[in-house]
Amino acid sequence: MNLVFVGTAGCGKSSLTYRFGKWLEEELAVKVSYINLDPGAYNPQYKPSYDIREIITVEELIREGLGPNGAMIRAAEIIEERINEVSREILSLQSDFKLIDTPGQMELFLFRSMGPRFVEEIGKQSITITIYIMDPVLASSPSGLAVSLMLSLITRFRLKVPVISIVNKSDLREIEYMEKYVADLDYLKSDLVFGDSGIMVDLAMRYVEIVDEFSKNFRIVKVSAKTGYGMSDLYTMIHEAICECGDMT
Ligand SMILES: Nc1nc2c(ncn2[C@@H]2O[C@H](COP(=O)(O)OP(=O)(O)OP(=O)(O)O)[C@@H](O)[C@H]2O)c(=O)[nH]1
Ligand SMILES: [Mg+2]
Repeated sequence: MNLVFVGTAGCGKSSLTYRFGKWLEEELAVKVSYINLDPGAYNPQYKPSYDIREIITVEELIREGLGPNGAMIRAAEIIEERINEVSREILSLQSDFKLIDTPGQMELFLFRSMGPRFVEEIGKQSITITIYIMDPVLASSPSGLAVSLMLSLITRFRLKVPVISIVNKSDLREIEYMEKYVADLDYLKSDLVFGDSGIMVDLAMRYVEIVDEFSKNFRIVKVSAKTGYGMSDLYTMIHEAICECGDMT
């Protein structure tokens, strides 16, 4: 099974890849491969079984004269050109779970062809699920939460595999604000349009209706890569997602 960790910069993709992998190894005694797909990664906690930095690093492109953003984009292009080879190598790793850590700038993975093509390739061979990680530091305001939920929908549209939405950093206080809005969408609605008028209010109302419809099928699970909280809930969610795909293996 392939688990692809996606989320905004700094939400905890690498930390969770490591923490959940350790949990799987220790609790379920399964074999885990840790895959680093971030060419800009600096010293992840896990020891990668496959590391995209063997193909290209952002650092070397900067040394060649590109700026940090230009280097990230060039790195994504180089990976895109070799995506079939990258997918093949990853699929050849012998393990029960492949945990895939993606680039910090999620737009590089999602909005360019790198992410969709990679997920399509690996999805042909084995069950692939995306774990979309929300960051309570960003999602504790009404508009921040609205954007985070929308990004999870966009992730589903772009990658076309089941998406599990989770909130990392649940050890932080910001989680309380986020939970309040998720539990009471009317409260979210009123705060979202506070100070706005006209078309913005209409759009916000329609947006909350979409989120409401969308979130009926989703239970947002809280985890913490820092403390290890919620790892078994995450595993249960993954299991449920597999059953919904119709595959119980
Ligand atoms: N409090 C808290 N901090 C966390 C948690 N998970 C990650 N962090 C911190 O958040 C920061 C970013 O963590 P990373 O795991 O590097 O996040 P990332 O999404 O891989 O980051 P990029 O790849 O750079 O986008 C680090 O300082 C982590 O220590 C958590 O559960 N709780
Ligand atoms: Mg990372």
